[in-house]
Amino acid sequence: MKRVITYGTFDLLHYGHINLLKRAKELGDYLIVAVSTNEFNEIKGKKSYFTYDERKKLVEAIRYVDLVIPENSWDQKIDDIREYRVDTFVIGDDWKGKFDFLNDYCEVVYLSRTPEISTSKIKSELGLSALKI
Ligand code: C2G
Repeated sequence: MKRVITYGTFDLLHYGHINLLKRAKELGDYLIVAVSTNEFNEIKGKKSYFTYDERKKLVEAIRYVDLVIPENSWDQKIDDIREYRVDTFVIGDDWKGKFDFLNDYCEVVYLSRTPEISTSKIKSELGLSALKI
């Protein structure tokens, strides 16, 4: 069984996220998604509209996803790869090069982002940014 892991906030879940998760699952048989906690989002400088529990439920409902775990820090990836016996780490190419150090522990794959959609674009077009949501 080939095990794949990816990480992210996945706020205001949209088809760009789904495109990523679909292709991530195609790289193996079992997909683990580490969803950033509210506290880690603060560290990332992101304020998510949905709480961790809400985002976890949404991601768990996606047919490509087999397990959701919390992402609490930048430093947990190596432990996760070991603990979950991960074969492949995958993430969008907006992170290209940033996680090459994981090559010592598993395959590292950067997938192209879906260009025209983003959570911040949704927020600004709905005028949510002005409401500081
Ligand atoms: N993504 C994508 N296309 C988009 C938007 C997002 O492919 N239009 C991908 C991102 O590249 C990422 C995943 O969807 O792989 C989740 O995106 P975010 O929720 O923005 O996650 P991010 O803030 O990049 O968190 O430790 C890693 C971080 O937690 C990644």
